[in-house]
Amino acid sequence: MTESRIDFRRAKFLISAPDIAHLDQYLPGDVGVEIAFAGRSNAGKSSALNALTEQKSLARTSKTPGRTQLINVFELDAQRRLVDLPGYGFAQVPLALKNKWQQALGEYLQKRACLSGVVVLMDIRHPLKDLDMQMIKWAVASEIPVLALLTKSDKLAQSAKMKTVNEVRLTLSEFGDWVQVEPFSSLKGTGKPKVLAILNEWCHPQWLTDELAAMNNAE
Ligand SMILES: Nc1nc2c(ncn2[C@@H]2O[C@H](COP(=O)(O)OP(=O)(O)O)[C@@H](O)[C@H]2O)c(=O)[nH]1
Ligand SMILES: [Mg+2]
Repeated sequence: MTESRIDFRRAKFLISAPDIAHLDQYLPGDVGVEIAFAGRSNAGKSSALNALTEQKSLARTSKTPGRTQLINVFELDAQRRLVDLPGYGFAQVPLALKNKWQQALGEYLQKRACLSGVVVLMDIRHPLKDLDMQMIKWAVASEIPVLALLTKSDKLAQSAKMKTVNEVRLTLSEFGDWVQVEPFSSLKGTGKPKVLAILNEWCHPQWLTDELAAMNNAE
């Protein structure tokens, strides 16, 4: 079967949830496919979403990070969504709130059956902080593939960039094929074709093919 390529430029805003603890009340049903974007505040998540969808302000970019806990959901088509999770690890958030939210984030990763991949964005100059590792571990424990995206790669010279990419690949090799590592620059477009190819693959999991076939048979 030939699988259609998803046009990420067609992403459009679907819904916001006020905070992750209530995410399941706001999300559409747990069907189809979801791809989540996660990362520390200021990792370059909004910029990456805008670059990947070729929309200047799909996800807002900010110079004052961590202010919003909003979770934005974007629709690619009737079956597929992108979920922009709030940035974690922002220093000014009180510890109790931070813990609550990490728990909710962990639950989302563990319970959401339609989640077919998680992009963990990390500034290439500060990769693999504790919470990044936590996210990656949670996702892999739930058998969700991870793309560790090393953002702002334009900030490093080629040799330093490849050194970091190789080091991160080595560290994450314990997860085998579950985790891929790629450099990315929203500014220069570096890594974009590779990322889009991975997202496209995640948009076509076997369960969706089965779901759609079952729907067609029922008609
Ligand atoms: N040089 C460079 N700066 C970037 C890149 N991506 C994001 N930034 C900057 O990093 C800051 C945080 O970006 P933003 O997308 O708002 O991060 P978020 O908090 O993870 O959503 C902003 O000042 C961006 O302009 C990139 O690829 N290259
Ligand atoms: Mg943002």
